[in-house]
Amino acid sequence: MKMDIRKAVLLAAMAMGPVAAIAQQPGELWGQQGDAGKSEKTKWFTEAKFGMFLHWGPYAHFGGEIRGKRYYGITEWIMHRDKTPADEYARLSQGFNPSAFNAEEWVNIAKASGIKYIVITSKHHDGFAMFDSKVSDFDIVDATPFKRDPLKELAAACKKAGIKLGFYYSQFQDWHEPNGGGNGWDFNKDKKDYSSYYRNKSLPQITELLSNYGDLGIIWFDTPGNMSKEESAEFMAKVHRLQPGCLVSSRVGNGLGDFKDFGDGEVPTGVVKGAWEAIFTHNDSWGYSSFDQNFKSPKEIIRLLAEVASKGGNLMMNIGPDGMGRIPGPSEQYFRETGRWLQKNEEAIYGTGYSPIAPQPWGVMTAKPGKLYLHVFTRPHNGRLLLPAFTGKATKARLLDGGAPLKLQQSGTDVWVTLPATLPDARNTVIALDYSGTLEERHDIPFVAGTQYESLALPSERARAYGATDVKRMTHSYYFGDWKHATCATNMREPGDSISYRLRFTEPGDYKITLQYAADTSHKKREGILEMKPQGGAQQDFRFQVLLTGKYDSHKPLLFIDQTIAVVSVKAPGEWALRIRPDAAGKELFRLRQVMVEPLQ
Ligand code: FHN
Repeated sequence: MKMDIRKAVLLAAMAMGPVAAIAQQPGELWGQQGDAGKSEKTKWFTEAKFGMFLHWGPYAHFGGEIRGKRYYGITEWIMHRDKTPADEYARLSQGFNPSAFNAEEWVNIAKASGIKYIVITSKHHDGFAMFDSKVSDFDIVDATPFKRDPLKELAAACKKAGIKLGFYYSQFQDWHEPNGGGNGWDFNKDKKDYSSYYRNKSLPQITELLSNYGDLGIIWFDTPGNMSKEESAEFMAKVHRLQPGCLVSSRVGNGLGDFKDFGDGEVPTGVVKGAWEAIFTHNDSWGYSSFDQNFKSPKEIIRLLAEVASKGGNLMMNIGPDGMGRIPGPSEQYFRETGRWLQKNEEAIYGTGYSPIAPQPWGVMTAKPGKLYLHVFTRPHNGRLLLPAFTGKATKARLLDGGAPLKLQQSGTDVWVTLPATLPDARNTVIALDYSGTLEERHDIPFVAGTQYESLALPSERARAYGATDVKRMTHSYYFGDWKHATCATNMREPGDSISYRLRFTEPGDYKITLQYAADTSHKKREGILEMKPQGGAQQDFRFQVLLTGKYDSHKPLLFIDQTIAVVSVKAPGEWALRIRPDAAGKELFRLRQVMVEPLQ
């Protein structure tokens, strides 16, 4: 039974991409987007930046509890986890009567939150259609006392508000149907005829969705399972034939799609060119959970939105309305608060492109022609913000909120901006920097380290990797399906397998160097060397033994240890090289997530 669930989750994870994919390189181009996402068709999408995902179905009525059992983690999988017989699930779904649903209210919340597009589940893996389908009676109009078609109402409200609407559609998994993917507890998997399922349910329902709800922005396919390339192509062609302007998500499968979706809860490691989206739950579940209160705060949403935009993508964040059709209080409140921030800072998000300059210890950047937006999350202690590798000529700096001008100095490619004594918004204060000339792309530049910040993190995805070192995404969940990702440098087995960083110390001082990693018994007694070398100076080696944190299991929290390895004395500002390697050939050293550089006060 346990293995079965794991397999199912793996199937879902496969929709998101390989469980341990190689980190993106800066400037990677997604799929067939040879035009780097600038096509007319994807233009609205690449400019939109902020979308709202809605997972809503009978599972909202259960809220994480069915047949007297509670299920933590993603609640829209409750039928699968519980192995609820399809007819019993259908019977229990008759209790779903979201009489408090008000499409206009939802859209008002979205509008006030700065949302530009909404994607709602029209049919999730449970097979239940949230619209009036003539193809199957297992839908909200025919199978519940609600009788209304919420997608019709939502389509009308979105049209009125000028918000693009998309429909999520699970094209392969359908636990209600004998030939749909996923349900092996009611139906014999070996006897399934998937192509009959596509012909008789998926494709006809797609036709309904594209014919009866006006112009759609997106059909958001998910979990293609074992679909062939031809089948994925057929789904994509169907959408384009019925609505040529409608975009198709990359989870149509087999490398197809008009834009790329990264894994659930995943932000790519660097800039990605082309049309793409990062998708996140607001708490730890897509569907409504009556006991999950782990909502991301406005600060987390605002910073995530800025980070995703700085890499060139959209953030689509999910809300799970409850069984009555109400948006959970914290979701409404925190989304609206994000909207208030966006009202003042919209120029720095909508229609922006990725940052040409690598992230800095103070925050990230977004860009428009002639303008760079500095999203300041952390104020340097001395109030002097350094923007390095700036190849244009900076002409003006002002706070976006209120427009107050800021003092600006440029020396070569270093630009210094003097910040106010306190940042007007501690979550993210945006500075608009005007410039002339050209900004060259500078993603691989030294990390700025110094005494101006409490600590500097050097993530493994931004290291240079040598030898057989593999920088991999380690995917894991806490409960069930609530995927988290940690990118780690792995496969360092001999001294030539190393990672290195360039550091630019802006102030002299003593700095503590700490490694954050995971290791299990296969790394027992391994030893490594941290090399620290100032430019033109002598190298210092610091030896360490690897400590054990626990076994990697993608269905458990991945534990990391912070191990301090060295204190180095920096005598003068300047560049240093930092390298980590095994001391001798042997087993893998560890899974290194990041290195921390902390000034000793
Ligand atoms: O299995 C689904 C899951 O329930 C949810 O809909 C997410 C959203 O991206 N997609 C699948 C897993 O990746």
